[in-house]
Amino acid sequence: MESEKSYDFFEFTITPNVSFTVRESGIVLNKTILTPVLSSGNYIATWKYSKDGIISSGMDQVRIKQIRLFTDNCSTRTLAPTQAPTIAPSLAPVATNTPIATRTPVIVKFSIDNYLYGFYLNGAQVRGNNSIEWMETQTIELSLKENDVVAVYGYNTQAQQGVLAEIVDKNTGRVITTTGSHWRCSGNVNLDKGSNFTGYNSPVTYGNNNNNAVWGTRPSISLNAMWIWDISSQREYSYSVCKVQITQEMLLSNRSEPTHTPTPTATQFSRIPSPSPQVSSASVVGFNFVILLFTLLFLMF
Ligand SMILES: [Ca+2]
Repeated sequence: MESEKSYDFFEFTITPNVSFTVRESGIVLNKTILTPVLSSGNYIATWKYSKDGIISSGMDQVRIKQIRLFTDNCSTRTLAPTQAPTIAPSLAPVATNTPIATRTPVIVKFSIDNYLYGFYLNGAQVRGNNSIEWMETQTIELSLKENDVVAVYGYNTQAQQGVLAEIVDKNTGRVITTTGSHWRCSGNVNLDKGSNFTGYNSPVTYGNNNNNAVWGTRPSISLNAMWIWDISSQREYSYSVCKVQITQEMLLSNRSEPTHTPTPTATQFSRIPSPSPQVSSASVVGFNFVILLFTLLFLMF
C-alpha cells in the first residue's frame, strides 16, 4: 500500500465474536496478515481504506495480492489469486462520522538571504537545499491543520542574513501567519524541526518587508512580515532554522468543512470477488470507505 502516512489508513478486521484488527498507514510493501485461528462459524472480513479530506501520497491505494484460507486439515483455499482487489479512492472523500482535523490548503511564500537549506513540515523535509537567492520569492503548497509545524532552514553565506516568510490560505488568500517574533529560531540545525521547540528562541528581527533597507520589498509577501534569524547566529556562514506551530486561531476563519456529501455504500458479494474485483475510483467518490464483505466464508466450498 501507499498512503499518506498517519492520515490515510488501511484497516483489516474480522468480526463478529472475534476482535482482530490490523491497521497500516504510509508505504507498506508485501505485508502478510495472518489472522488468529477461527473456530467454526460465520465471520465478516472487512478491508477498509479511509482518508481524511485532503492530500494523497504515492499510489493512494491498497492492493490485495492473495487471500488464503487454511482449513483444519491444513489444506488451503486461495481466493482471488490472479485478480488483486484494489481499494483506491482517488478523490478526496470526507469522513463525517469520525472527527478529523480540518486541513487548509495553503501557500507558503518565502525569501531567504542567502539560501534555503531545507523546508520541513512536522519534521519531514518537503524541499531540500537550493541556490535561489533572496531576490526571488519561493513558494511551496501544503495543507495545514492545527498543531502542524512549518520550519524554514536557511543558510547565510555572507553579509546580512534573514528569513522572510508568510503562509496564506490558498483559496482565499487570507494570511495565516507571517514571520515575526512569534516564530522561533535556532542555529543548532540538529534540533527537532517538528513539534519539539526545545532549544528554539525568539528570533532577532531586521524590520519588515515594507521597503526594507536591506532587501527592499520582496514581492508577494505581506509588508508586515518580518525578516528573522536565530539571534545567536548573526554572522557569515551561519544557519538558522525558523519555525512556527499553526494554531487554531490562525486557521479560525478557514475551519469550514469540505462540502462533499458522503454516501456510504458497500460492495457485497457472496463469494470470491471475481472476475474483476477492482473497485473503481468512480464508485467510491464521495464516501470515506470501501467495505468488501466476505460473508459466510466457510460455506462457500
Ligand atoms: Ca547574506
